[in-house]
Amino acid sequence: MLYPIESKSRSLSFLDGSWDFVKGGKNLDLDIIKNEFHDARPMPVPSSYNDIYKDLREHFGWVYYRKEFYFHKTREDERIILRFDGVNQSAKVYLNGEFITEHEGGFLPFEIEISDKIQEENVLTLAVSNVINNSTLPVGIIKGREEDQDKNEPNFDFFNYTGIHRHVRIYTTPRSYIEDISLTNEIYDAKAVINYYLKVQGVEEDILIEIFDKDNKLVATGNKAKASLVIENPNLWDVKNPYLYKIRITYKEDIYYLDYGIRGVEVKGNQFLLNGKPFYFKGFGKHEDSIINGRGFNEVISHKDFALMKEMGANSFRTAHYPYAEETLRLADKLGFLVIDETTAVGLNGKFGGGANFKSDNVNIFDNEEGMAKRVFDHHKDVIRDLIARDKNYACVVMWSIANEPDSYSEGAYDYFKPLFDLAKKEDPQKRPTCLISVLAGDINLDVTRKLSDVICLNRYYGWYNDGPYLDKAMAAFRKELDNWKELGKPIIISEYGADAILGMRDYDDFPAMFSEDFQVLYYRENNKVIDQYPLVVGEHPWNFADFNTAQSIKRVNGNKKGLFSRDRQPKLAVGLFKERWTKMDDYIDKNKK
Ligand code: GCB
Repeated sequence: MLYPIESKSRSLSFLDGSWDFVKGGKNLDLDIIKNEFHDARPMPVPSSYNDIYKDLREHFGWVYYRKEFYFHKTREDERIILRFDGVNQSAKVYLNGEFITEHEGGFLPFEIEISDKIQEENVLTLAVSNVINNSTLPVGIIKGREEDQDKNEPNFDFFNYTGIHRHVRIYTTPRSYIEDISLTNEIYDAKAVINYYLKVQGVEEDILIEIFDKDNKLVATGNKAKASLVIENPNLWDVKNPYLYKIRITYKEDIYYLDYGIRGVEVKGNQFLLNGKPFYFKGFGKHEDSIINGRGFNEVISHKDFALMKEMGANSFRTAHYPYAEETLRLADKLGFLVIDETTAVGLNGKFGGGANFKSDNVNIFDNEEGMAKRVFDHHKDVIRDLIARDKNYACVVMWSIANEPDSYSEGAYDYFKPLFDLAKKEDPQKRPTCLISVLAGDINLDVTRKLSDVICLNRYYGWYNDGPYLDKAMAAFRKELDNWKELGKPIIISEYGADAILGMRDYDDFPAMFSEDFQVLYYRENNKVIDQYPLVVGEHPWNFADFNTAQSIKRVNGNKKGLFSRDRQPKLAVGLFKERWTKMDDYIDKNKK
């Protein structure tokens, strides 16, 4: 799915800003949509609604958004598309009172052609629900409360923020238009080959593909829908030199631009190779989370986070636990960060409380009771397809994460996940590596990640959840586990490790108390020593970049405090530790040679 842009043939307008908002109830009330929004309050878009008005924080069920807007048609024969980048969790959309589309899942875009429905004066209305259950991703549980009110328990450790979280736009294209492009590349000594496959709506003629370098010099052209173009002496995309070529596609009247980084990604033995060299992942598990905006796309915070990561010497991050706004990937492409791109599959647990769902029930997905497994499985497939369709051309995306901490140990896990891994490989033109993010929850020999993942990604909390605060004992257990992974011969990324620390809480450093900044530092120092001893560990992603909001529980002190930065991006002591470590550490390390 192409990112919406403006060009000579395409116009683009935003419907962001202040919308009218009405709080609804458990059941969908279509009368609200049809009638005037009498009790409407203003609500910013994009944002989560939860932290704007106090009574909305724990709201369960439906809410309604409305926006009046004008549209100036410039041409009679153009396609007009309404696009939502992300509405959490599910949405029904009405234009001028007529139902036009609906969408399940809050983290991927959806769009609909409205050419014959749009007028000069329009009313756009959305019914948005935040209900998550056994068949949604992420997974949630509905619990009855006193007063017969239902309540959602997330089966995951982040607040179930809701709303129109990302941009709402209208864009146009000519009738015969560029629908999609898929790009792959091959790298040889002094040249690269870019293979493209263009999808157009209309007859495949009048096609021109032009590739420009950074100096705007034309370096290759093609005029078929599918071809391979040679680039002599290519500039490869890399974290230190995120070189992007500009591609201009012309199809009849339609013009579309995109940037493309030429780079090679490969898993070989126990190494992860970027452009043929063993790469070491330094970075974070993140969240889309900020004060007041909640999970609403926050351009400022997004830029700030990249700046902070760069300063620390980080070179990568994981989009835990859902696909991030596309603008974030575009920045990662531009600034040179490797991204592990994750689906919304968090909370797929059978027998244990992975995903830190301390209060929720076990959700057994692998039995076929009431078709639940099939419903989740089908939705999971849709998410994988949509994610790859959106992100397949970004150089920064180097691996797909199929799920975070699912029950990958139980019987049935292999049969559930194998087709999903196969699907990702089939859908991705670049055939990137795939993984699932695995939690310590049983005999690691039973974990299906062994067979399925190209890179073993481990979320491990030795010294916190496991044996905390006794770091000697914990590190012995960590070593023992890594010894057990050695024989598999695959690379490992420690995709999460961390300890909560309350900003400003200090202690003496000989045996600091848990939750102090000093303990967090000691925890990382000891874990990093172990990580450094194992050549097969090719990356470290402390959990989390910043503190973030969660559901309330006795294990959470106003949210999860494992951030290296506070929620408002103030540094904790551990920032210094990682800055010192990462700025000295190369992006490419052959640990086998140490
Ligand atoms: C995990 C989860 C993450 C939690 C984290 C924690 O394993 O993947 O969502 O936030 O642990 O802090 O407990």
